[in-house]
Amino acid sequence: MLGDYLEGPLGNTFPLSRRIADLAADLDRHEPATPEPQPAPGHSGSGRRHFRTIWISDVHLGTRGCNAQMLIDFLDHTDSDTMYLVGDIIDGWRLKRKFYWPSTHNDIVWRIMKRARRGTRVVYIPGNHDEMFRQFTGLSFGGVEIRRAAFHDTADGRRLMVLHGDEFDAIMLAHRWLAFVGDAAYHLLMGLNWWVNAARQRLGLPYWSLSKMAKHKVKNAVEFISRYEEVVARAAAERKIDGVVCGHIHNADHRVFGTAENPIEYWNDGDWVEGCNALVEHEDGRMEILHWPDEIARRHREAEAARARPALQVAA
Ligand SMILES: [Mn+2]
Repeated sequence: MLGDYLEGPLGNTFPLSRRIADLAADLDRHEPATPEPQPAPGHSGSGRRHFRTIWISDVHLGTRGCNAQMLIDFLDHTDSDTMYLVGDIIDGWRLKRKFYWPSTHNDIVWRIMKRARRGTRVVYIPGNHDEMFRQFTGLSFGGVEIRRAAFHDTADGRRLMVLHGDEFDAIMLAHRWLAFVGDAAYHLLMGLNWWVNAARQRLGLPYWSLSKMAKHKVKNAVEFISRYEEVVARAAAERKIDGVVCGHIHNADHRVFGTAENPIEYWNDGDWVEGCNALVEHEDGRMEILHWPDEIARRHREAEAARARPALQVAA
């Protein structure tokens, strides 16, 4: 059934609809190419870090830029009651031009569907690059709810609007020429970023974001981002809510607008092309932007320390 639904919007130009439909039809029959890690012996539970809520966006599956390994690692080490996929998860624009779908990208779809199956409430809010899914708003596929936008109530009682964020592009019209020039340059840079990091990986060096550095050096881009954040926050204020969670501009950030009595929060959950960020809500409502390469480095340090500890005790 899912296949029939997807056949239309995704078209016959690429066979993605079948693959996703196959996965959804029988999740258990498909083993991911990258197996899920088993919890260490002697440990109870899944060994995953649990959050109340997780937001991720701008994964751009179907492109080389997608940092699939990093995201698989994230999905294998975290868990949550609710997970929001805040758009541009699959890059339909690029896929229509050139079909690119390695097994790691399939593994991500598998893991997300498996999460829904295991009891996480998964809400998918399509973005502009996966706008073909917007027509399924209100429907649910394999336990994944598709929404145009959502309202999220935090544990400490704040109400946040969750949306991809391309809705504000029209308001940003004055800056459109910049967005256009930016897109071409950005794509070029992303290609370069991939090669640089492939080389760095071979040399055993950690992940490094080329375009992130470049973006912060370009004054216009910085102005664009700051103006975007203001526009989004103003929209939240007009709706009398406490803030917005969005993605779209690939820039993880937290800013507070409004007044001291009436703060409006802007949260951007970043992307999995260069930044590799997720936004999480802890059990008490506290929110935090995670930079996953840092979390991996920390995990390795802790494992290192745990290995060293017994030896120290013997010495004492
Ligand atoms: Mn977008």
